[in-house]
Amino acid sequence: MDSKIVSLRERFEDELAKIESLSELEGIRVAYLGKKGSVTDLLKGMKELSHEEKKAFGQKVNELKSAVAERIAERTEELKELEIKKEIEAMPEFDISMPANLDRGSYHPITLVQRECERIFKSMGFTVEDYSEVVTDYECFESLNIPKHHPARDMQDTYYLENGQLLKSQTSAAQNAIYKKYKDALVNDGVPIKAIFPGRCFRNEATDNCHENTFFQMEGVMVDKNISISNLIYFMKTMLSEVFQKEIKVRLRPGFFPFVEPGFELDISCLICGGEGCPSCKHSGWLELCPCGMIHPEVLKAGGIDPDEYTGFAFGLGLTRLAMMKYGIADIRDLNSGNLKSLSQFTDDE
Ligand code: FA5
Repeated sequence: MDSKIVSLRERFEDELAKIESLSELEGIRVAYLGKKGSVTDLLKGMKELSHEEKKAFGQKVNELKSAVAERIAERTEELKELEIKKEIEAMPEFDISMPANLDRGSYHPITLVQRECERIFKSMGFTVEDYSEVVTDYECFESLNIPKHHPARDMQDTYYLENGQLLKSQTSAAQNAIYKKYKDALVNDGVPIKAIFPGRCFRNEATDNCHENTFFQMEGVMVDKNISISNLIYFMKTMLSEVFQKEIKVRLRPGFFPFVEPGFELDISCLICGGEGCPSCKHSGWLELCPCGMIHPEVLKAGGIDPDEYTGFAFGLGLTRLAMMKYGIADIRDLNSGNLKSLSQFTDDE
């Protein structure tokens, strides 16, 4: 009986050596290990054996079974690798001397404007912070001096998750975390907080030429001793003249936001109609671009900063509207349209 095991093993190895594909391998697996396979057949001849012989022979058949299964698994891996190699060899070679595809993609206008603003503020010593899109009620409202049921919330209805979190309606939602992150360096080492944080915002509102339900803002804050409105105006002016590279008409008027005192609306003369009035500026000739103000003492306190010692300014630049003005895009909805033809016309040279 033992010789049967030895010769079966030899036959198996001979056949295995000739196998060249996974489907052939499956055939050999069934032929040896299947219900009617050769290894299983060996057990049928055990009837004539004594109890002791059956035990010893059964053990040897089981060892053969494991060895055959192991060899099939090894060969499967080898053949898989071989097939991948064949596929790679069959691929066409790349010609690196070919000219670039002229239909290549381009950066989105908002990305371009965001990067430009980041470059400008970095050169003035600001850090660029990243912040999540899903935030808590505390981050988006309460830490900003907007308690529950405050009427200021009506202006910023947004999308809520079942766990009470929400999609941030303003980049101001990151202010509290930024103050907490840098307050020790401010107090212990006298390092001013100078940070910008661009991000996507969401609001549940009707859309028109200058309103989207998903748009980008870029928040900026600066906190130190003796920061005043003059600092705020200086940074706003520098940023706008750098972005547009030309004289831009702006106006500053009082604006109410519970997290600044005093607060301002910074409007830009509409560059679509030259200030005459059009749908992009709701026929007013002006576009609200960058509300700003001096950070409210309660907001500093919530961030762990003593408002009797430190003051600061904050602004919330409408990045999407800035892209509209910079690239002469009359309808804000084009920017979220995903229409490559309309988007690439603003960025061909990038
Ligand atoms: C705010 O969101 C305040 N967080 C801004 C701020 C920051 C004030 C720091 C003071 C200090 P407001 O809701 O006005 O404010 O939005 C700011 C800017 O975002 C607007 O001027 C506008 O440019 C842009 N914006 C607001 N809503 C939309 C919208 N639906 N679609 C496109 N842009 C919008």
